[in-house]
Amino acid sequence: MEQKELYRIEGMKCGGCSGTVQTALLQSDGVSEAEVSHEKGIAEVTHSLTDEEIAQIVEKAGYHVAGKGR
Ligand SMILES: [Cu+2]
Repeated sequence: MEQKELYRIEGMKCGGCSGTVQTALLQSDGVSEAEVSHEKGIAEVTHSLTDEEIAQIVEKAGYHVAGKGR
C-alpha cells in the first residue's frame, strides 16, 4: 500500500544535496513521488516501501534519516 510520509534527513547543506537525495528516491522502485528540501531538512515521500528501505536509499546517497515526522 502506498503512503505519503515525512522523513527528517541529516547532512544536506545545499540544493545539490537535496537534488541527490530526491533523484535517488525517485529512481527507486516503490517510490512514486519525492519532494526534498535541504532548508527544512526533510523528504516527503510517497512510497510503498518500509522505513528501513527508505533509510537505506538515503544512506546510499550519502545522507542520514534522523527520524520520521516533523
Ligand atoms: Cu550540498
